[in-house]
Amino acid sequence: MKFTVLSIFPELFDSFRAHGMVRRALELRKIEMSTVQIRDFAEGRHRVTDDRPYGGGCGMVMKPEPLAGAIRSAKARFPEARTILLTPQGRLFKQGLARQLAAEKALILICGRYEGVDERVGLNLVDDEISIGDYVLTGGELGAMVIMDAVTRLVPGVLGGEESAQKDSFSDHLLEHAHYTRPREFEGQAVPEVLLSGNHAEIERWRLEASLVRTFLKRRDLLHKRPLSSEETAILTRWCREIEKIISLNSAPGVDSSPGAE
Ligand code: 4GX
Repeated sequence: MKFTVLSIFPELFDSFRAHGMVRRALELRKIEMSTVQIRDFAEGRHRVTDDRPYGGGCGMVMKPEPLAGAIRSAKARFPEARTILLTPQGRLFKQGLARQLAAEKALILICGRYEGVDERVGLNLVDDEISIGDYVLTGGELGAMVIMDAVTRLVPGVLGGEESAQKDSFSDHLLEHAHYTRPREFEGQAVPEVLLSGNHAEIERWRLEASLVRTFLKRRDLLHKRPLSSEETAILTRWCREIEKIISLNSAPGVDSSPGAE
């Protein structure tokens, strides 16, 4: 995967490149990451990249010529690249899109600043508009890092990329189970016994159950979108039976047991 980031603050990516799995992926040559200084494509002694908006109003707009110059230069270097503009108006970045992007040969990530970029840049030079979430950033750089980070860990060969990508796909729409490491007891809290048992089938069953229950408690919306395996159906049915048992045994006649009643 070849990433190219267009920004007026390329230095922001220096520490991103220098740490963790991204650094390892770079060292293993599973990814490449280059930056283009948009200012280098600006004219004049001051290399201005922004200007006042036609029609008036506060804030500035990114001038089209430097940005178009930077995009064309990146496209010339990576003709096969998908060109992405970071903007709150784009489609929401999710794991499924990360997986699609990981299948590309190259990505050009365009980071705007100010109130936005001149509308005429988008039409011919941008393939895709992506938002990393419904909030307003001061620039697209953090969005570009989010995308590169999520995509990098899916690239085959990066920390067993194929394997963990497959696992992610399997566990899509399911939260991770709890994790534990040494010591066996921490501040009076023990590690669940089953995890020390060495019984791998039982450990896998516990993990699936822990994931399902956690997803039900924290992100019920995810379960609504998700087909259930027969094993998962069995787990949820057992919980359901258990809850029904508690209700039927402990609900006194005349006591309001509807949801929300104290
Ligand atoms: N997910 N921003 C981009 C300037 C801008 C506006 C419009 C192009 C078109 C954001 C987000 C985000 C703030 C980055 C505005 N550039 N990017 N910037 N949310 O909020 O990606």
